[in-house]
Amino acid sequence: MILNRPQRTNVSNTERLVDMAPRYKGEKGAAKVVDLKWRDATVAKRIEHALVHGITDYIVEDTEEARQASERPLHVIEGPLMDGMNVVGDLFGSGRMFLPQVVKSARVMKQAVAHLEPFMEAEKAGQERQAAGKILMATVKGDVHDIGKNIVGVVLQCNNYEVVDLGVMVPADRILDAAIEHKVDIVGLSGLITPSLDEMTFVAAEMERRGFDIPLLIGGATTSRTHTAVKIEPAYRKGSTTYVIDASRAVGVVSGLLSPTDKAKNEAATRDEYIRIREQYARGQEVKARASLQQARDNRWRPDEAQTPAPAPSFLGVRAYEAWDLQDLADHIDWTPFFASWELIGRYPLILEDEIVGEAARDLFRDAQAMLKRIVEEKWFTAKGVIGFWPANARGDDVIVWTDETRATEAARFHGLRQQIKKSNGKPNLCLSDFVAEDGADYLGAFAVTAGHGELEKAAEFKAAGDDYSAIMATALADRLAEAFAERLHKEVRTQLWGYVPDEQTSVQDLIEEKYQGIRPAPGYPAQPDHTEKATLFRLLDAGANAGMELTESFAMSPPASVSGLYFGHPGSHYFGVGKIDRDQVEDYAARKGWDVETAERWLAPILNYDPDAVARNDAA
Ligand code: B12
Repeated sequence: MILNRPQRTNVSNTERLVDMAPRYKGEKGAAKVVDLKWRDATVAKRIEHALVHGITDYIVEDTEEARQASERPLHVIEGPLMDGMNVVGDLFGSGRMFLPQVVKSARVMKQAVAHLEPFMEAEKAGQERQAAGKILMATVKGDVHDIGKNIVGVVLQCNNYEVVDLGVMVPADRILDAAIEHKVDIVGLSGLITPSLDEMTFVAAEMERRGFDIPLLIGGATTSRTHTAVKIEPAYRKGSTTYVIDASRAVGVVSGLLSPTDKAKNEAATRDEYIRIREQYARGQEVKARASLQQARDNRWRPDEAQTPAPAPSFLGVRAYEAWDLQDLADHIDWTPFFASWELIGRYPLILEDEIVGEAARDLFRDAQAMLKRIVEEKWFTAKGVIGFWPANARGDDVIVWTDETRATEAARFHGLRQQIKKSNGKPNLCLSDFVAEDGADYLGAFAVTAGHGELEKAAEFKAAGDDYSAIMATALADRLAEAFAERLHKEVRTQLWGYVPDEQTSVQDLIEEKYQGIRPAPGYPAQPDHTEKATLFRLLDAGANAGMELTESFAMSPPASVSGLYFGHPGSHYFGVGKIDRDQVEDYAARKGWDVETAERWLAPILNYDPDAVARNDAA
């Protein structure tokens, strides 16, 4: 299957990179030769063709023709439309159709069904359409992103499953009440950021407490098979729990869990697999010896003598941007992750000429360019942002942000986490505070940007019109613009606003490859996995008033297409992952944050090098 294929890419081939993209962006590239021979076929074949190729142009007239030839409108759905969708399902399942094409097929299907609905209602006696099963989908409380969930929902609908989508930030009781009300066969949970992992475990425990026994599905960027096996599945014993890595596996898993003949066998196989994963995980826990916090601190990173901190920024305090030019952001988009969000794997722009996914990638790219043009021209979104610079000094693993140059009064304190993995070859145990001087003149910057004002409204408009393809496209482009905003502003910071590299010459490709001085780690990313640090960041920047951005109880940012982080200007600063940490650091961190250890263990759960429940059990013994 395409997802497992190694990338056949060669980024060093700069010439090709530069030449290739514009060919697919321009008006000429957008013009496709239209072959209408398929219009001569029977109505059933025409409907199949429209579904497989995602063509909406004739679907209403073809559906109407089929309706007039059928005894009942429902028969058009159960006949030619479902037959066509089965072809789509088979082609997708066998790797001959790709996700964007399937989502486009769903759009055709929805338009056809929308045409038939009034006729079915008028029929009064209209018996319900028989779906293959009913799946509830929700992004859990505190989390805002739903592209992945929406994609899975569309793919399931394409395969005749009815989807009850509760949207984002849905608390456990609402999920479970809705599951009962709608008599669903499966509950599916989605989450993007690590605090959602705890919330999913809570939902699982609530399913157990309330006596559910239907299957639970777990998905989303932050989830994993191991976390599902170790934390979520044990909380829900009355029913089964299955991790689903992506949309292409969802249908197989769901049909396996709803099959009257194979359900028990499939559930038992997953249970056995998860037992093995838990055993493996427990064995892994025993061998991961870490440096003590003191040893790690003694082995901190120290700058070369020649490397001095970046000079004072051009201003201190915060600066807000009301509406950054969307065209400028569009020009700075990193397209590779855009294709990945549609499960087309490969590097842009080479992906456009890929033997296997090339055609799907080109079509998707054309549609994206067309929508991007409208986003810019019609100002669908507003890109708001805020940045700030302050005098700053490191204090151990923290960074103190001073109110002014007297460096006497603390405006805020950012807490850092230090790598505790045992290092060899003189490599340091890093913490972000290492990149800030303990004494003397040094500075820290921060930013919060969003391209998401307007995204939810736009997506809802498209959804209401039965156009999930455009709804997903709009949110995926908002995400790209948010990331481009962070990249673009960072360049402005380096060259002007902080101005430590005034004559930096970087191409868009250099920016994507991060070939520049300084870093902008985001709370939640591997150099600072603690999402709660965003509260300090938002307070300092007054991101609410200055950029219209808010934090949920899990520290997700709203609007969804948002990025925030710190700026470090030191020439030696670089990205790293904190990795797993031990209890000595958790205790120390808790004291610095003013938390009890349990609170620290909750927020740092994904990076603990020990099982806090096991430690608690030992303490009690
Ligand atoms: C693109 C991206 C973004 C985009 C948009 C994210 C999005 N589209 O949802 C932007 C730039 C906005 C962003 C921002 C942030 N991000 Co980000 N981002 C990513 C990235 C690179 C890809 C995610 C993505 O879009 N994938 C494509 C979509 C379609 O996939 P998906 O959502 O996973 O869904 C698929 C499957 O998971 C599954 N699925 C999903 N839900 C469900 C549900 C069910 C029931 C089933 C069966 C299946 C299923 O099927 C889907 C389709 O195949 C990941 C890294 C990675 N490689 O995963 C980090 C990542 C998700 N981000 C992360 C973080 C930390 C952030 C920020 C907090 C950073 C910050 N401080 O600014 C913010 C948070 C945004 C917010 N609003 O709060 C972390 C999250 C983990 C963590 N440590 O918490 C990740 C994993 C990076 C990392 N390694 O640390 N991010």
